[in-house]
Amino acid sequence: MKPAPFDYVRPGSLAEACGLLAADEDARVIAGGQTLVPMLAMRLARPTKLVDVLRLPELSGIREDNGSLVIGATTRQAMALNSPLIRTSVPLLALALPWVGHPPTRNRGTIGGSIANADPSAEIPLVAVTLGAEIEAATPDGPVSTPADDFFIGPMLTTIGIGECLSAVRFPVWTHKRVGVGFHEISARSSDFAFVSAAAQIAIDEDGRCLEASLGIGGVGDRPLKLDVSSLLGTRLEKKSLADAIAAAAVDLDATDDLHASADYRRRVAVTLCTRALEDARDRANGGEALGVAR
Ligand SMILES: Cc1cc2nc3c(=O)[nH]c(=O)nc-3n(C[C@@H](O)[C@H](O)[C@H](O)COP(=O)(O)OP(=O)(O)OC[C@H]3O[C@@H](n4cnc5c(N)ncnc54)[C@H](O)[C@@H]3O)c2cc1C
Repeated sequence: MKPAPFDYVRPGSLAEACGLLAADEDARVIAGGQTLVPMLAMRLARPTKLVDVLRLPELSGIREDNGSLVIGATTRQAMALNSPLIRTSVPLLALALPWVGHPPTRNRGTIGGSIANADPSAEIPLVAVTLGAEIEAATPDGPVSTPADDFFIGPMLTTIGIGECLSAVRFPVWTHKRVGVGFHEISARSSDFAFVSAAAQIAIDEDGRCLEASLGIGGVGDRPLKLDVSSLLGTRLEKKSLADAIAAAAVDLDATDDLHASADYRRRVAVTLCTRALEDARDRANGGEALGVAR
């Protein structure tokens, strides 16, 4: 199929982009086009105007800022995957990125486009929620910053409103000496969206006791979910502590039932993947593998 007719504009600044978006509620941002272009072709989206933000210099790049790593919205997923700064400062994102589509889609697809698209199975939103990232946006009233947990409100639904453009994502950088990460997902084929995914980051002290633990799951609910695993703090992350923490955190999981998988299957797989992700994170923090033991 061919898209319905639309205008195409390439603004020269972020302010101009927001002005164009504010002036027409049916205008849409286009970034990498990896999701939006197929939607246009299938006429699942019929915007009046595409506002192409890909070349705006304000939106690109990766930088350290005040204990955070800030990734510009239009930074390509492939560039992020090859970034030594991301590998050392946000190793969970580095571990998850190879699961996002495949090389051609990562060459075009952007970090911000994946977050704005808010697919409940997408890996980048899951990492953002798991780590408590802040999503930054330019709005007609000035810049706003929203915790990832509040930003995703449903399948393909975020707090981004008319006239607004996602500008960056700010990841907290863990400064502990021993940090480890784990990521697992199950999908029908390599590069497909996950039925279920799990992401974990753990920091331990010299005795192997847990100082900080974050666990998130994707594909199970209508948005990525962060699970409360605070009961792990102070433990040596033994098999039983992990099993108890995951069971307690997963008890109220409201899983989605659809053509691809039943809610019961998703709940059971989530527990298995959470266990694997936490075990990998623990083992890497203990020095089993380099990724995530950067300091
Ligand atoms: C074959 C294939 C396999 C894929 N597999 C996966 C996968 O396994 N996991 C995964 O996570 N993704 C997957 N994707 C999607 C991924 O490739 C996209 O990159 C991503 O979903 C959207 O990023 P984009 O930059 O291409 O955004 P676009 O397609 O340009 O835009 C997507 C949506 O986000 C909005 N948007 C984009 N940027 C902004 C912004 N700065 N501010 C406000 N709104 C914005 C657009 O208006 C649109 O609604 C796959 C895609 C394909 C084609």
